[in-house]
Amino acid sequence: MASLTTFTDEARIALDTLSGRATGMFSPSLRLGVTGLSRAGKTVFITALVHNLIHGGRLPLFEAQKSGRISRALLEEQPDDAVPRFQYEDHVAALVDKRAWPDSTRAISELRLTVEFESASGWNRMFSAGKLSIDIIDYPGEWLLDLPLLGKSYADFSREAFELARLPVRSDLSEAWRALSATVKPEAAAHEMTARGLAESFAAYLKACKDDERALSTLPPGRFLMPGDLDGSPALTFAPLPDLGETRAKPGSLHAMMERRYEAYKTYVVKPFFREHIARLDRQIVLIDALQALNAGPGALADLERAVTEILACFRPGRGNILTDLFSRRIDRILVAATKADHLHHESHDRLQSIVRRLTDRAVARANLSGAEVDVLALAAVRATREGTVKQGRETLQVIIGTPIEGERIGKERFDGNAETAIFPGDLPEKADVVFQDFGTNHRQDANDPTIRFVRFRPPRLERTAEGVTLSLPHIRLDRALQFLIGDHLA
Ligand SMILES: Nc1nc2c(ncn2[C@@H]2O[C@H](COP(=O)(O)OP(=O)(O)OP(=O)(O)O)[C@@H](O)[C@H]2O)c(=O)[nH]1
Ligand SMILES: [Mg+2]
Repeated sequence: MASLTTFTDEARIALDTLSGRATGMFSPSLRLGVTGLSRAGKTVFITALVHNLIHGGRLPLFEAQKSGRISRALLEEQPDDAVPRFQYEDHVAALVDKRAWPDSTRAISELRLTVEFESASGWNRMFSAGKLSIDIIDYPGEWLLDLPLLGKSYADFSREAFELARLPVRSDLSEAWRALSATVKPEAAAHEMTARGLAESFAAYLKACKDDERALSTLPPGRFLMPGDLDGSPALTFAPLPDLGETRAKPGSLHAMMERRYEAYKTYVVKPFFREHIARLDRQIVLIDALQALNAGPGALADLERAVTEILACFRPGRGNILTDLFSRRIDRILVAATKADHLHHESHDRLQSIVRRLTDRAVARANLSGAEVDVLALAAVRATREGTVKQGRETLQVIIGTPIEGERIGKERFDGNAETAIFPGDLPEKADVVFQDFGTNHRQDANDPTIRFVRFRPPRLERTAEGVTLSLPHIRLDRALQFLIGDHLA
């Protein structure tokens, strides 16, 4: 029965994809996935990207814009009626009018941006409509971390969950759950309250990891943190069990119950998400908050690398991904971008990029990713700071200047949300290797001596022209991101 469902679904997707291709001949479209773990900067990135295209922002490295071939960019109705719309107008209002960062968004959303352009080649000009619709899909990276579960049995999942929980960075946070797990016998008769107790304790541990100042990346199952309407359903009431080895679950046992629920989670949560959203993407950007991980130390960085590896593995064609090989319009370009580079002086931007490159190269190798072109960038979707110098004795320090958010502190000073300040953010090391060195122990960066001094700034005040028109949002390297992600479709 299960395989029949899958077959019908696959056939339907194949049809959708084919008809999508056919209509695509008249109005070409490109599906761009934007993901990253929570707070990575997805909403700000999409808002800034759209705002800059609609308002003809300064994008010198985005060729179509620079050469004046884009005649117009506008928002149109999105193709999927069942997916919430990305609330672009609200986010712009927050950024531009209130100079506040947009609210956190906890689910999937979509926006269609249509670009009218003139092709660069005379030949193409004759045949192409000169119109490209970009469907931007914003979705939580946490949900992607679930996709590797499709290739894992319940026993694999359990073993890995305990391995990760015992790592020095997590062992204290997972202690209560591991202790509780040690008191149950997998082969004992299934009992709802035991299952619930374990699931709640496991979820509490996952939540603690997320809230922890060590900036740990999330572990699956993603819906344990963002359950939505599935809260309390059996598909979310399971947990890994210890020391299962190769033993088969005895019918009626706790082991069998947990295994069945784990499989239900895959069938009813993970697969539909993958099928309806991920399998249809053409391009993907993965945003990461590398600065936060850098400040938290090598443990957090290793953790981020693990998350990026798992995320990239989802885009690997074929093997392990039941659908991608057959029917998707396979993703051919992936950009891994470290956001919030405006917290650093520009001299450190390339260093940040090298660190991300190194992390990504290893992740690509481990994820065995092939077939997609992967690039790496350090960017700021919205640049909240400008640069300056400050003399301190004989030294001249390179500083960044911005308006810290109300309540932010540096030392004893507390900011009111209006005053500007200059801070010396510190430099990233010249050699990327240094930051990856693991000290083997539960190494924690000294809170008083972080790699980068980090203050949250308000979004910038936008310049207005003499006619009172607000100019577009300032950024760092957003144009490079655009060139890589969509430039070739506007050639
Ligand atoms: N200075 C600066 N801060 C940024 C930038 N992008 C994001 N931020 C900060 O990061 C926070 C999170 O950004 P969002 O775009 O909301 O992140 P998200 O990935 O959509 O987060 P969720 O919706 O909660 O998953 C913002 O509130 C800002 O404080 C940037 O380009 N520059
Ligand atoms: Mg968001």
